[in-house]
Amino acid sequence: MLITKSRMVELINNKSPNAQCTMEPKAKKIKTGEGLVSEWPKFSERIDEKKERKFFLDEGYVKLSDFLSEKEVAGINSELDRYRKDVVPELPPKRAFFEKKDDASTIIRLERMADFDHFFQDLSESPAFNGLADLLLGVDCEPNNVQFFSKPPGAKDTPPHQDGIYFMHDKGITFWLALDDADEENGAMSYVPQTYKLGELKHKRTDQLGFSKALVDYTETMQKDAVLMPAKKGTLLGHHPYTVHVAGKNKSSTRWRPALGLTYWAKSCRDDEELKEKHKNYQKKLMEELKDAGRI
Ligand SMILES: O=C(O)CCC(=O)C(=O)O
Ligand SMILES: [Fe+2]
Repeated sequence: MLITKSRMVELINNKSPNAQCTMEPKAKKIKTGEGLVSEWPKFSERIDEKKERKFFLDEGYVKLSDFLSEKEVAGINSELDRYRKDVVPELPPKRAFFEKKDDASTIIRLERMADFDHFFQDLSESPAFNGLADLLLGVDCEPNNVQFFSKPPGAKDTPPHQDGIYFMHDKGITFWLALDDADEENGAMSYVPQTYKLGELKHKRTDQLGFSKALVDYTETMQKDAVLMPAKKGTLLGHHPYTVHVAGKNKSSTRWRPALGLTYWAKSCRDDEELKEKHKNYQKKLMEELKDAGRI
């Protein structure tokens, strides 16, 4: 789906972090191999809710193997191909990051995909995902962001961090959906169990595109405790904003490591004007720095 440049500017400039797409809902008609995402089976039919909530409360993360079927993942991957072909060329710089500047084949990150495309908005609202954050966090949540995280062959590691440093709060959750198999070779994620109980830890700036913050002190204990999360295609990982996580570099020369990030925030964040202002200022500063450094 193509949207005009002026519409894009409008979306970027005028919308809050929780902006919703307001285009005509054409893509709601798009069927994946498994039908409309708005009619996909609810998460409660896919997992043992009680067991996963308990695990999340203990450890600060979940690993839900076989969460989506092969066909469901294939449906998302084909929509992602369309997005890359039709939407990415029109995106403003801060919504697409490439490992090699201006080389679209080296995408490492797509941002706020639900703001530009109804399929990804529908996906974040699909009963397969929407509501799972509420279950794990115990508060009413809503979709916040849909992102594409990719590691092309040879791509750098993801520095140890907590998402809460980007969120600027802890009332949310990040889900990470493996769109292909991820393992030690191509840069799977690792979680450090129970670190969410430590609260917000100190971070420093990095010069890494897409990951501008890293833990100041990724302690030896954390490194020893970190658990690798090999994830077969269709596996859904989820982590608390204060769970320390890291991903290795992609050591393969042929395999990519594509994943979709879906974040959900407590509905209470919507009315938090101070939070919105802080996000606006941070984004502005970051973009200026990236532009000055010639990275975007
Ligand atoms: O995909 C990655 O390498 C890291 C993703 C991440 O930091 C996240 O999902 O919070
Ligand atoms: Fe993260």
